[in-house]
Amino acid sequence: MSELIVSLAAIVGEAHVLTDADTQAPYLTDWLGKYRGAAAAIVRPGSTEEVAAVMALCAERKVPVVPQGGNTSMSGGATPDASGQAIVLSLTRMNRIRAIDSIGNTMTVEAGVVLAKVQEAAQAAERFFPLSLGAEGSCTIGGNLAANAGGVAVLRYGTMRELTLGLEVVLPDGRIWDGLTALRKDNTGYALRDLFIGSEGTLGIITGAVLKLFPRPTARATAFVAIDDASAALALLSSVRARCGDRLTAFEFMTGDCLALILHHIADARLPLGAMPPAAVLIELSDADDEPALTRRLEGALTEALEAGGALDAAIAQDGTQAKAFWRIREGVSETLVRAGKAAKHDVSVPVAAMADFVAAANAAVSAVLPGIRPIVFGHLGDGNLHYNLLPPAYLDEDEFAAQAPGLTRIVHDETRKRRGSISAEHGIGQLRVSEMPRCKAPIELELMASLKRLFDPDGRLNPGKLLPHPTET
Ligand code: FAD
Ligand code: 2HG
Ligand code: ZN
Repeated sequence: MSELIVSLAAIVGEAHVLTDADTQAPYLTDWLGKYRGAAAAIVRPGSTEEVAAVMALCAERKVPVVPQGGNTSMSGGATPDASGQAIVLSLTRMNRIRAIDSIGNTMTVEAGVVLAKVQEAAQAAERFFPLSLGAEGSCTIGGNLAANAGGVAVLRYGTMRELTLGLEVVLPDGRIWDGLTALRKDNTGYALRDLFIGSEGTLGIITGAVLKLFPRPTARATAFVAIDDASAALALLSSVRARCGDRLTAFEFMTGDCLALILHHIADARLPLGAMPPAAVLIELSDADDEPALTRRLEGALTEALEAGGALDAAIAQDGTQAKAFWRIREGVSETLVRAGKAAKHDVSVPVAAMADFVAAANAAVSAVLPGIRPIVFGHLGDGNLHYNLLPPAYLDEDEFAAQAPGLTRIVHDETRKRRGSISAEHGIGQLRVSEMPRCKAPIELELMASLKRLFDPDGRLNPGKLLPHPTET
């Protein structure tokens, strides 16, 4: 056993330093199966003090550290490189809910608490925590914060940044910043909290957070609506919003090709419409109103759209079971894409009004380069965020397509940039998009980010190779 391993075991206990290949394996590859790394050890601290001691030790020995939560990153953000030099710092043992304040409407949690547990604890306290995404059964609050996760309720409640009041962070040198305040107003200088949120584990280890809680919605109305295309989806978004205001909680778009693929790969997914549409949206309203009133409101909006020709067909869920079945279709997309083969994944945002134009232009541009390519487009249309996935044409195998992926990504990102969009709306840069940063971020932004990185992490040991390009590439 190396001296490093012995010292780590002295801090967290021998049982929580994993060194053999089998126990390490799940920590060394990502959810998509795209990356595989190596590590000196997987280290599983049980408290903030243990995290601080591990970080101080790693600073002294110049050991790189890759923070990891639920390991559901869509950008290879939590997978170490292949050198085996780094430790993976897994926060999943830090899974305590420290406090719920039902007057201030906050919940204080450790970073390793799984998102679904936070939702359940909020519900048990007759409150609501709105972050909701397909990986909620395994992703953690620390990962949600480090990635500034979005999901399906951003339209109404915002991203993780907007759902957070305070943070506790261990710095790369082992010092602890206790920023666990529950204040809604605090104008005492730079917003350190917001710097750590979305920093993808490159500036510090998030160990705790104070989250905002909301009144629990008592009514929901859910519809699955057939439409022509993204342009029709935008018109529908506008009319539903005009009628329903901020009761509109989710507005999720899927193309017909995306739907067909889901129905092919997900055995329990059923289309709630008479025929396969060219595209569809899943709409959810929520409110503290009574449910029949909310359903009537949604029916009114959809009747108007059907009469005006903006919607082709619509199904409104009659109960919670049906609503769940509608969501099963939407939530099956990522799983579907993994089964369908290795997609070239993009997570772009553009101004909402430019989305239809973006889809048309990107489809035309990638098809010109690779005829027969299959764009599988879906996402949080109400937020201007599309998951623009590309599957290979029938005549290319997986490796041939992988060789083409960087060129296709440049095309998709160029169409995004033309519309002043972003190359990552919610999944982060990780290692998947890091080579695109010098092309897609302004030099002044890269320079400021590199300065901040040097300030917090002068040795560049925290999650190396993620988010920021190597200094020589900028
Ligand atoms: P990990 O994957 O473990 O890590 C993510 C990043 O955070 C890495 O850079 C890691 O180093 C860093 N990190 C983790 N914990 C800490 C910590 N305590 N301190 C500092 N850094 C840390 N994302 C969305 O935004 N919206 C979606 O709708 C969505 N849907 C998804 C659906 C599926 C099926 C899957 C598999 C993923 C989805 N994701 C989505 C992506 C992913 O779930 C989120 O990014 C999630 O927030 C990651 O949480 P995690 O705990 O798994 O983090
Ligand atoms: C979603 O919105 C997730 O379902 C995953 O962000 C998207 O798999 C993807 O590309
Ligand atoms: Zn998403």
